[in-house]
Amino acid sequence: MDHDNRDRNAGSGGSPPGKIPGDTWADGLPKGRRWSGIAWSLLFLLVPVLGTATFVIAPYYDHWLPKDVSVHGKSIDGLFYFILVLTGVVFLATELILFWFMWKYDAAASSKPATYIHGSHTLEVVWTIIPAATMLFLAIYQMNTWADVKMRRPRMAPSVEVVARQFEWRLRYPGRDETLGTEDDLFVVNDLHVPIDEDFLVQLKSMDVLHSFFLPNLRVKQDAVPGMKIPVWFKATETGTYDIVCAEVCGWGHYKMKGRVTVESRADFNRWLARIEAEQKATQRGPEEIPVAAAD
Ligand SMILES: [Cu+2]
Repeated sequence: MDHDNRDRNAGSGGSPPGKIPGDTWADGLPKGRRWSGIAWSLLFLLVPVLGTATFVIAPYYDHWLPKDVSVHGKSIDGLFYFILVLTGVVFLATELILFWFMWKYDAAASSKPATYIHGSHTLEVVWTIIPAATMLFLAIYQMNTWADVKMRRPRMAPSVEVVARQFEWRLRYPGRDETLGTEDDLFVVNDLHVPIDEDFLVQLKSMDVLHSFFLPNLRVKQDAVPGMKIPVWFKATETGTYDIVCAEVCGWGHYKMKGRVTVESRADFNRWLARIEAEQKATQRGPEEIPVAAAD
C-alpha cells in the first residue's frame, strides 16, 4: 500500500512522478495484487450478467407479471416494460463501463499513475439534462393511462363497497334496489364476485389502519385510508378466480389478509347474488323471533 500512496501523491503533488530505483509502479507490487484486481473486476461484472439473467429466466419460473385480465392492464404493462427497458439499458451500460474501468485501469496492470482532473462542465450539463428530459417525457407519456385508471371514473353507482380491516376484506353488495346502505344489502367476506366485460366500481374504505387493495391480475392497487371513501374501477376480460391481497403492512396478520375475486358471466354473477341473498335471509331472524329480555 505504501507504493500506491507514494506514487499517487507524486502524481497529484505537482512534482513529476519520481521513479524510485528498483521500485516501479507495477514491479514493486506483490503478485497477488494482480489476481485480486481481476477477481474484483469479474465480481462487478457478475452484477449486470446475473441481473440480466434473472430477468430472462424469471418468466420461465412464473416469477413475472401475473396474467392480465383487465382492460386497462395492457397500457399499464406497456408503461412497465417501457420503463424497464429504459432503466435496463442504463443499468447495463453503467455496470459494463464500471467493469471495464476496473479491468483496464487495474493499478497492478498499469505503469502510469492516476491523472487528476477537475471534471467536465459540459459532461455534467449533459448527464443532468438527459435524465431530466427523460423524466419529463415519462411524466407526460403516462398521463393518459393514469387518467384512465385513477381519474375517468365510470358514471355509475358503486357496484360494491369494500371495507378493509385487520385482517380481512368485508364486502357489501347493494341488494335488489341497487343502492348501498339499505336494508337489502348483501354482506360477504373475502369473496369478491365480478361480472365479466362490465365496468365495476368499488367504493373502498378502511375500518382501522392503512391497507392496500391489490388485485394483481386486474392491475389494480389502491390504498384504503381510514376516514376516506375511495373509488376504484376496472373491467375484467377473462373468467376465473384470482387473488385479492393487501399490499400495505397493516399489522401482525398482514400476510393472511387475502381474499379471492371471481370473474364470471353476468348470469353466473346474478345466480351467485341470489344464493347469497337466500343464505342471508335464512340466517336472519325476523323481528318476532328476537327474544325479549326476561324481566328480573
Ligand atoms: Cu391490510
